[in-house]
Amino acid sequence: MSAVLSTPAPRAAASATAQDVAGAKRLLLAFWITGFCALLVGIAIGVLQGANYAGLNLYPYLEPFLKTYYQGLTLHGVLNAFVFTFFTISGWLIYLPSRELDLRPNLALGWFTYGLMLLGTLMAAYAMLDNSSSVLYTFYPPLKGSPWFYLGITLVVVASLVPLAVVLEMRARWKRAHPGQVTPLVTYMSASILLMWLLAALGAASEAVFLLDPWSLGMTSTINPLLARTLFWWTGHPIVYYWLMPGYISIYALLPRQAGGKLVSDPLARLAFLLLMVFSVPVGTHHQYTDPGISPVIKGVVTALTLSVAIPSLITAFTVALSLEYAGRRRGGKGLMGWWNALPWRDPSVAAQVLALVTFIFGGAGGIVNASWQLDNVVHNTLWIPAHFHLTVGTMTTLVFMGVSFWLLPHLTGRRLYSPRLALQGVWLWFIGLMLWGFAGHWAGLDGVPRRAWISALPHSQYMRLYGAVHPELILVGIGGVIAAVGAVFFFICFFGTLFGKRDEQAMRQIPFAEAIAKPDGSRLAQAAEHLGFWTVVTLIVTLAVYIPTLWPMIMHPIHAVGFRIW
Ligand code: HAS
Ligand code: CU
Repeated sequence: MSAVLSTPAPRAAASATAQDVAGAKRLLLAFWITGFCALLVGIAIGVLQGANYAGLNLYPYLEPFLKTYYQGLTLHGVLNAFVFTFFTISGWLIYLPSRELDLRPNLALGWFTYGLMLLGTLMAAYAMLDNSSSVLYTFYPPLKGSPWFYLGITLVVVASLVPLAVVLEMRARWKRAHPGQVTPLVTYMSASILLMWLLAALGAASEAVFLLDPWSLGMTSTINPLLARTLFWWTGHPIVYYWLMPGYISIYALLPRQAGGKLVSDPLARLAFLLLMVFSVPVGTHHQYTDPGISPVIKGVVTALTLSVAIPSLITAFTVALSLEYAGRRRGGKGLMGWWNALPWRDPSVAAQVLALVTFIFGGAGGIVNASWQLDNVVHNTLWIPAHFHLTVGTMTTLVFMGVSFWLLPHLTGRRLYSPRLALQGVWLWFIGLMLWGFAGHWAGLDGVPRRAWISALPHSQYMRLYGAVHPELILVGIGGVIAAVGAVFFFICFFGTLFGKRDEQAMRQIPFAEAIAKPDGSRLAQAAEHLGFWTVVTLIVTLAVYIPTLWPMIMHPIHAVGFRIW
């Protein structure tokens, strides 16, 4: 008897214990809360930007904290686009695979990622708050910020690569225990995002390590702005898929179940992720169609490649629409569009994600316009571009993650969602606000309103005359911003209300992993997609084929510019 008691049945070596799960939950919670706190500050400053377009200068009221419009714009961009995304995505991409595979993630590496990212964020925040680095989120040289800013950003980027090791290690452990099987979908998606990001990050990492860091530390006296910009966009384009694809994980692998249905095709989802990986890294110079020093042949090739990157999103549009239709019909929806009304619209998590998809139809269509070299000349550097990215990253990342929070926070904390009604209202306000902002911003862009303009620097009427016309749409941009901000207030009440809310064990429901109708077993597509190492090498080759001829002349005939500080 005692022998039996002292030798408990061996636990399957691989599976996670309750303690492992609790540890993984704590890690994700830390990432999620930190990311959303950054978003809270970023959105608050966004209201100032919206008001600025409407001709209202609120900056003097914030004088002790914010000295200039450009300081505010830098904080808004860095906090929303980098800090919010990097934290939430890093936690999300470690946690979901660990639960899907039922394995313990390497928590030490997870916390190392968190600590390094936090350190980098604090360094960059210090440099932005003391107004030494109001260089905007694109930090184009020869505008020159302080070393704290560039070193901080370098640390954040380096930290964001560590989760790749965590996910690949779990995948390898799982594959050893399941020889011959394809990787489960969410883990496959997480690994492909992080591999894509590894190649993508090479550009900004080289820009930081070889150009910006030594220059800001005084080790070099001049900088090559064209080379720096090109390396920035090497990363700056695929970063948008680093923001988008974690949202797609929820849209493909969780939303169908939340909506009451199934994912129609698992292999098609893998194909979309694979194509996003291969096509997104080589096309960064589509942000530089108007830059001199890049050959028209390269710009033409990049146009074609960029248009190809829309294909996986079109695959997504049809696969996800069909999955939602399936869910709606299962819920009793009849006729051509009855399924749409039958979706669980009262569930704030579902509503957030479906509404994000609706906005992305317009954000994506705008992207296709931007991708076309000639059309981009009309909209480049106008308000069209911020309108495009508020309808993409502001929805497919931010709104999707807001929606995810409504089940994730109860799942992580065992506390009930604070006021699902307020959450739903917040979702709709964010959607309506951003749609208004987006439409008005695209319109203003077509009228020639520049994207980064401190309108209040000139009297409003004078500014309007400067750009040839009165732009009523700028008022709509301001109103859209305020509506979205009210939605954000509702969201954050629910967010913090849940964190400090009532305990409810029922709330700790399982992650809604969806079942697929077309499964990966026996699918040749899924088998081919499984070779992630091979596809990473293919992506690297395509990327180098585009970038070697792009960068070579810039390195051979360098421009030497001294730094400027104009704020
Ligand atoms: Fe972009 C500029 C091209 C997607 C973000 N983009 C930006 C900038 C940002 C950004 C931040 O080629 C500004 C950077 C700066 O500061 O200068 N973009 C594209 C293209 C796509 C695209 C071709 N962008 C994104 C995504 C982003 C993002 C995603 C963030 C997450 N973008 C450009 C270009 C520029 C640019 C140029 C430079 C412009 C310039 O002049 O500076 C594509 O990936 C878009 C493909 C998407 C679709 C939409 C598919 C629709 C779906 C929804 C389906 C709906 C359903 C609901 C299922 C084709 C998936 C059911 C509904 C029913 C009604 C049934
Ligand atoms: Cu791009």
